[in-house]
Amino acid sequence: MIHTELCDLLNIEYPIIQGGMAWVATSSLAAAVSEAGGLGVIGAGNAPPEVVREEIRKTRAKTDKPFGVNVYFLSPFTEQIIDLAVEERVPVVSTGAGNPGKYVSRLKDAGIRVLSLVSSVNLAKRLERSGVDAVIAEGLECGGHIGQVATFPLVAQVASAVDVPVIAAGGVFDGRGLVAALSLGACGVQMGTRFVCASECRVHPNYKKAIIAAGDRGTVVTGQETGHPVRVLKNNFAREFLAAEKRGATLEELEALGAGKLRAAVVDGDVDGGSLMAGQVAAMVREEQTCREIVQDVVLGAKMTLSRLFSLYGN
Ligand code: TUI
Repeated sequence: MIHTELCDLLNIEYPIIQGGMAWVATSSLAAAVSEAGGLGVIGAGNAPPEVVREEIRKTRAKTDKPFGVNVYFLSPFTEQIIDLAVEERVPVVSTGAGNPGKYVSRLKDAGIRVLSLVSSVNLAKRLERSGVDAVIAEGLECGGHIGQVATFPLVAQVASAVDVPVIAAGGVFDGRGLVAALSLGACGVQMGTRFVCASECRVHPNYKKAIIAAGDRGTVVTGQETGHPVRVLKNNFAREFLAAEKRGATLEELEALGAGKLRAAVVDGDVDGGSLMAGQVAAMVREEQTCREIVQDVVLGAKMTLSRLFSLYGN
């Protein structure tokens, strides 16, 4: 058993959270991760509340275990998704791309656990003050929108700076990553990219194949210049975006270039022209596996890693 305070906080078996990826993390993935003993999370992204409500209901039809909804704070529906989470009494809300401060007490009064994504020590401290139950420290190895600090230094510093539980995200693929995260002071991990390739994840098969084919330098960060860095798999879209940035395209032009490209990758399987968001661990994903296989591999791998480490000690 790899049991930490995160398991007690969220009432889950293993300290493994699935990233709430927009377009990717639907009820079928979330329910499968929760059934496997982790925390499955529905990614609300920019979806309207009626779509998210349907996903919550479908998740509940598939599992009695706790699950979460990720609220994306740049969505035009943020307020309504918060209302929905309270109304539906979802067990956990994770928040990203903004400060959930003014909603925290409402969510907590409704008995909802609040986990907030952070990419800096300062933000972690601010969100702790606003009362969140835990922070997810997201290093720049993650896929999608990322911060400027890598997982090792970020998690270690956030764990020293706050008293709430810290969850590590970015660069975590297996039991070695889980043990590394625990060593840095985290009490669990969030994984996204590996779960994109789960059998229960309903993204287009081309997206999964592209992740499986990626090598160690298979991802690139767009938007470094504009202050909106996004990690994606290298493809035509990434090359065009980088070229546009280099020639000094305006933010509006870049936004237009990126519009609808995540959907194109996830739904249509456009692996040339779509935005294939993925973390650096894409290189480690070698096959499609069920969520149960993924969670068990992480847990068993962590046990093996720990016994290897214990055998070093005292010899
Ligand atoms: O949100 C992410 N990663 C993402 S979002 C995304 S793409 C997308 N596209 C369409 C719809 C929805 C999503 C791909 N990847 N990570 C969470 C995260 N949030 N990391 C850091 C933060 C963050 C940033 C600023 C949290 C709070 C914050 O607050 C600013 C402030 O000072 O209040």
